[in-house]
Amino acid sequence: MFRLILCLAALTVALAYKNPHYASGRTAMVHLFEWKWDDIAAECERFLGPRGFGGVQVSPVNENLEIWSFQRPWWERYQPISYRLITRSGNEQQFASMVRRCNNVGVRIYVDTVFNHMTGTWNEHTGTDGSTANYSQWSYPSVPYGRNDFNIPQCVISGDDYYCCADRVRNCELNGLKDLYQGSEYVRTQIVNFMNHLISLGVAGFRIDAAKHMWPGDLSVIYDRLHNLSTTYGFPSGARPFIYQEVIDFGYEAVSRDEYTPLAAVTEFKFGRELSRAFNGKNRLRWFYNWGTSWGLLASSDALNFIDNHDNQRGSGGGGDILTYKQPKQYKGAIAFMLAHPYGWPRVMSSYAFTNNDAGPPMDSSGNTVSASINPDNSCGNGWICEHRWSQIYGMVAFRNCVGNTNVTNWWDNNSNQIAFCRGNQGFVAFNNDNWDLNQTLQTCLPTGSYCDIISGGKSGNSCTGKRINVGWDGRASIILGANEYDMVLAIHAGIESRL
Ligand code: LAG
Ligand code: CA
Repeated sequence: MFRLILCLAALTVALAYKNPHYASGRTAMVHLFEWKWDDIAAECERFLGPRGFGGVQVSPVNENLEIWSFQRPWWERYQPISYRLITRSGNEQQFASMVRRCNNVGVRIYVDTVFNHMTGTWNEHTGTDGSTANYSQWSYPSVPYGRNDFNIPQCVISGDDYYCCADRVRNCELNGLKDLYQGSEYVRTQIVNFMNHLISLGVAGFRIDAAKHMWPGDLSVIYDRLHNLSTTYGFPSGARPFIYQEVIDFGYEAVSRDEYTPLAAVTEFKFGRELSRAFNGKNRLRWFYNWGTSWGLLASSDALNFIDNHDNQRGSGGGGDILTYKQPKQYKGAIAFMLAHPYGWPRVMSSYAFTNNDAGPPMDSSGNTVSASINPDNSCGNGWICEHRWSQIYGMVAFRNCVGNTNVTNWWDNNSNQIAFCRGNQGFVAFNNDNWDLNQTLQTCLPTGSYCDIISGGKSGNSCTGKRINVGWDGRASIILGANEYDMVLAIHAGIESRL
């Protein structure tokens, strides 16, 4: 009996970190990669809040090395130089104001947190708040950190290490980045103070960058020292931060994602790889009838799932074959499937346009980030893609909010790449990734009535700007998705955005 109680206690602790604490009725987050805090605050108020987004993952918030020799690449933000909240995205006051304004409209903030390492060794020595580093001394005076706060001896992770040697993956340097020793009480305290400061400003949780490169035992100590989420910002009392740990695991490596799920949620990289393959025509959609753990995916409640992220959309970090905004029709298909299907805690990527993988966000000649402009049709300008503003994508976020935790039912397929399914009696979705038309009468499971397809258009007053679907007394409707249509998806649901 005592043992049972202990097990239940351990389980409760892990579950505590797996809840994003979304405001009621919200189910998906967006990664506003490299956005500025003032712009995110405005985006929460004018778009994300009203459209039903649950949260925003923001780029790293603490001071990083400025790397001019690569013209201020995006990846300089993965080279921390102190824990002061000053970056190209803004200062502490702007960050705090953003968190408050987003929480006020029901949108949570999750911080990409980098504490496996500090900087690499560069000719540049200065950070975004003027802090300096002395690499040969492992010296970061603004924290301060010195030689004893890093792993000794110094070694660099090789490709082979990933397959043989978990200790080297965790104790050696990732890409030559100075590797912090999280076993140290002093180092843990700096990290915990930094994260608790963010919690006091109202954030709802953290992405743990490079979690694979840290010992689960050390992470567990750090997580358990974090404060509860702030009730001042509307979180229930006793709420633990949502934590999703970045562990790239396709199987067969020395470090496994299963070492991290007892602690908190984990990024599920197989999710986007398999869906990208299928929507790219390298697998059939029909096989997705049992999508989930049968495919070797993490348990749904453990998974932070996505199609692309900031690394693999550039071909690194488990990249290759990953769909991005650059293949819009297939990409919107994969995102629609992710949002239509009940699996996991989905995250939508929102990018700026790039051809050079190193290129930082749109910026002026002084290196200041240039804000996204908003066009009359709701799309973005100034070099920003804003996938989250594509109507097919935010429309499917509303679909997901509407169908809630209903199951997939009435799966239909043509043995190939035409599929359809219901979400309870709340939503119906169809896909056509074959090169011939889909033209079928299908069970939609929806109440009798008329609905606007939210992909080809939407509802405008009492009519549809795109397809109109008439659901009969028996729940069935004629569904047409031409192979050459602009999109390969059709979606209707019981919410106000779709039901006439
Ligand atoms: C991550 N997750 O575990 C981030 O998602 C990923 O974006 C980070 O790599 C990485 N871990 C370290 O936080 C990125 C770039 C790297 C870049 C690194 C540090 O993908 O290319 O390395 O951030 O800025 C760069 C140079 C390397 C150099 C290194 C150290 O590209 O050539 O060795 O800096 O100076
Ligand atoms: Ca490490």
